[in-house]
Amino acid sequence: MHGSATAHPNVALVKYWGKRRSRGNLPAMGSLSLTLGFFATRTTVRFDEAGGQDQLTLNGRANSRDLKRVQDCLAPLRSRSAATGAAAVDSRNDFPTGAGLASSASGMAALALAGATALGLAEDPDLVGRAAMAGSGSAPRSLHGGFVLLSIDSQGRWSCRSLLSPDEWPLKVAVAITQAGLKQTDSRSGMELTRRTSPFYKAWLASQKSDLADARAAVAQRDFGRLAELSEGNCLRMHAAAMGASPPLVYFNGATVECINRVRALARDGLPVFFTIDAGPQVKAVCLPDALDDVSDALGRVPGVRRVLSGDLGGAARPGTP
Ligand code: 2P0
Repeated sequence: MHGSATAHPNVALVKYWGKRRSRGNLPAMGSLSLTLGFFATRTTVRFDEAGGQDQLTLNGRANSRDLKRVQDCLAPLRSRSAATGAAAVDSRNDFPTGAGLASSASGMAALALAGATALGLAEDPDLVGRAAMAGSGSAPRSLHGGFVLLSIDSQGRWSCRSLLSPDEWPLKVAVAITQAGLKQTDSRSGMELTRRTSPFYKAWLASQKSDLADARAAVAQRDFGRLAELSEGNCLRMHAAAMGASPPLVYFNGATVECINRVRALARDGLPVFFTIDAGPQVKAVCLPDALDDVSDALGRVPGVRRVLSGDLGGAARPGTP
């Protein structure tokens, strides 16, 4: 039994940073993201009923470090299927892995869909979503395309759906790579440290509800200026909460800060662009289509920026690995 799937990473404009206590992998807050069509994870899962051990190959290399996360993701699928045997997972990213570019989101979304396809369960989107969530709190967003909302109520019931397709508001994204290689503190440990030790965590959590409601309204109205203001504020509040942790978490390097300044200068000059930054030093600039060349050129000239990758918003995860 085997199945394969392709999923894109996503970048959150209203971010998830902190889990619900004692609720498995459930985020403590909703989030809103853009699916990035110019990066992809392609994953194949084979279940061998003869037995043996689960195995993960990531970007062509055997990987035991992320095997537990893979098993967590497959668990909801396995509990629905009679005998699955050992899983052999082969996953490839066409973009830097573990560097704050949401490879865990696209990775767990592709794995959930590939595993469900292998087991004949792909027609159950709720189950695929639960498998993605068990792997990574940002992964259900990568099952959907365009502008994606993940909402969670006070009881911990969650749902995830696309608000607008890429065609309905075709924003562009430029990613400034300021550092290659793995980030220092992975998101899971970083958000847990923030929740446990940062005096700013409660304030961060308290601001999420209105940010999410306001960002939804801005997306519905295609109000770029409002979405820019909300996204930059939400991003910097997440990092402020992380910087308040003990020991402090600083995901920025010098070039990250210079990119922030450059994007703000471009916006002051009238270019429709804003920045957002996840748990790593890379900077994502979101802009209207006509601004993309100027934004990419300007970021490419910031000292310390190694390269700029850019493109369109992407669609939903899909079976197959074209
Ligand atoms: C986000 N991040 O909303 C935020 C912003 C990073 C910064 O979701 O522990 O890899 O697997 O649920 O999903 C990264 O966290 O963490 C993330 P787990 P995940 O995109």
